[in-house]
Amino acid sequence: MNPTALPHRVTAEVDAALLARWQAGGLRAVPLPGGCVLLDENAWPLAQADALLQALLAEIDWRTLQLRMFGRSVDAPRLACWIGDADAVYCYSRTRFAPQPWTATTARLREQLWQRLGLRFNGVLANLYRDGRDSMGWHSDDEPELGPAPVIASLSFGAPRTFRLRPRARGGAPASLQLGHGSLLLMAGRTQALYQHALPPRTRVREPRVNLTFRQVNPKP
Ligand SMILES: O=C(O)CCC(=O)C(=O)O
Repeated sequence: MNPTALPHRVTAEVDAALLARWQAGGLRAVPLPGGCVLLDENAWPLAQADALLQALLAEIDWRTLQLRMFGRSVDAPRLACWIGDADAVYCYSRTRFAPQPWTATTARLREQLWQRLGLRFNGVLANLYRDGRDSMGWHSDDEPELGPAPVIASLSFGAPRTFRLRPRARGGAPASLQLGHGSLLLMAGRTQALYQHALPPRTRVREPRVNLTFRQVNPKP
């Protein structure tokens, strides 16, 4: 199917044609009340995933970000880089990030996602977890520039890590997913409105992991 024939963005409820396409393409739905999360554990074959990991480690301008916590600035427990189209300025953790240019590999992956998912992303947050001591705390990807129902494609290469989800409201059940080397996770619909997610530390993990979350950022007028 020609990707240009499909809408680029999904509104509050997930577009039925897109959902059918994702599931026909091998993404399986993760049971999560009210949310829309799909996972393909083997989206990239092993040899390709190995090559992608090496390319991403080498190409990306990895930096330590400063986070604002309790009124002071602290180093984020991972390295990161915001990459995207020139107008895809993104604000998170109370900091404004102008995009770095697409690298050869992130640009190629963006094209592959367009072909596979029918979604055109204009930015990607790259995170490098140097080993199991690096982590990501609880949060939702719900910044206003991502719109009311963000669609996020999360690609993982390197050490398998546990990805956790928990409801923002009291009483719901949490979920845990294993995100392995070459996996593709998709979060859409009301997932960010209803759930937070985190990547907890795993001190026994010695290998690095790269995670890419492709996003559609609405440029500020
Ligand atoms: O590394 C991961 O799988 C999670 C990344 C994440 O939560 C984010 O980029 O917002």
